[in-house]
Amino acid sequence: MSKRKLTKLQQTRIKQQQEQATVTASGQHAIVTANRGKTVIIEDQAQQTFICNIRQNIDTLVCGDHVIWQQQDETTGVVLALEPRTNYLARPDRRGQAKVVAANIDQLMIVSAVKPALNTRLIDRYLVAAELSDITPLIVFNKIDLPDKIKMNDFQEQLSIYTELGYQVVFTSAKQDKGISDLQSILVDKISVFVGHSGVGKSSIINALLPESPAEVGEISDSTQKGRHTTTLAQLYHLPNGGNLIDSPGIREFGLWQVKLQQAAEGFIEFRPYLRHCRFRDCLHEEEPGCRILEAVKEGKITDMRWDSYRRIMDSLREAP
Ligand SMILES: Nc1nc2c(ncn2[C@@H]2O[C@H](COP(=O)(O)OP(=O)(O)O)[C@@H](O)[C@H]2O)c(=O)[nH]1
Ligand SMILES: [Mg+2]
Ligand SMILES: [Zn+2]
Repeated sequence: MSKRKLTKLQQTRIKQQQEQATVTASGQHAIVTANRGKTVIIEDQAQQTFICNIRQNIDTLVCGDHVIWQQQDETTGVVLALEPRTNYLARPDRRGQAKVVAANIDQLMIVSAVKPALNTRLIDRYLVAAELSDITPLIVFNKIDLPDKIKMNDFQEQLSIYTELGYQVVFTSAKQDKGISDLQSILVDKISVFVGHSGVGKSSIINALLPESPAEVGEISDSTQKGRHTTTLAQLYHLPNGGNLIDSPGIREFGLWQVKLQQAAEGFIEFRPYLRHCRFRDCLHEEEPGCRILEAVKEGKITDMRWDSYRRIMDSLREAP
């Protein structure tokens, strides 16, 4: 096709694509380890860090973002392009708009504990959030130094529902340094994020994993300080035995958000084989006739506990503005 036949818009697009290709070819790959507002800290493949300005055409950059950049001097550079994100975590900002806080995450470490009481509904909410975001979830059960043997058996039984679903459950005591080495090997070669209710021991676990100890133990409930935490900056940390953590108080309280009613069931992995076999195409699997999920619950193929969680999540999604 001759150039004359292209519209102005097409020509502009081609020019942009060519420019992008040049940028990608000439630049180097790096990962964003912190966002400092107008600048970002990036780390190149030799694990050297640089402070970078950001080309104007690039949207917000977050921890975990893969970028193309060019070095300027020994400590600075410029980010030229953002590579596509495989996934991301977002939180609502003050106006309720989605604010991406971290990207390209491999594992969501869902922390629960003996105290505050084991909350399987909250675990289910995090599992749904992880599944819908394409992030592998794991469950960490902390403070195993507290219960006696009988109580511990009871916890193990309650949590076996997750192992049966195929989720890994790690038992830890940050206090007695139990299970921390198990965590270390799980975290190797991955980018992970720790989430969970305030007080379960996230900061304590992170401190046990990281020698430079970034997290304050026993800090005031993250959830009561939401406004302040939206401004808390995330950081990517290297673990001494390999692997990376992205952490900030705001991220630790990441929750189920912006999920459509029709999507929620997809977040329950054991529902998946039955989805799309219901009588009604827009079935929400709550009380509709001919619902395959409800049948599976009756047949005992889906547990009452998980289905109950599903119903509660649906209720909460309806209440959300
Ligand atoms: N007994 C016991 N207490 C713990 C353990 N991990 C954390 N804690 C305590 O639980 C409280 C909350 O811990 P923190 O790490 O701040 O929890 P976060 O809010 O999830 O970050 C603190 O008083 C910790 O000392 C543990 O494994 N066993
Ligand atoms: Mg904390
Ligand atoms: Zn259904």
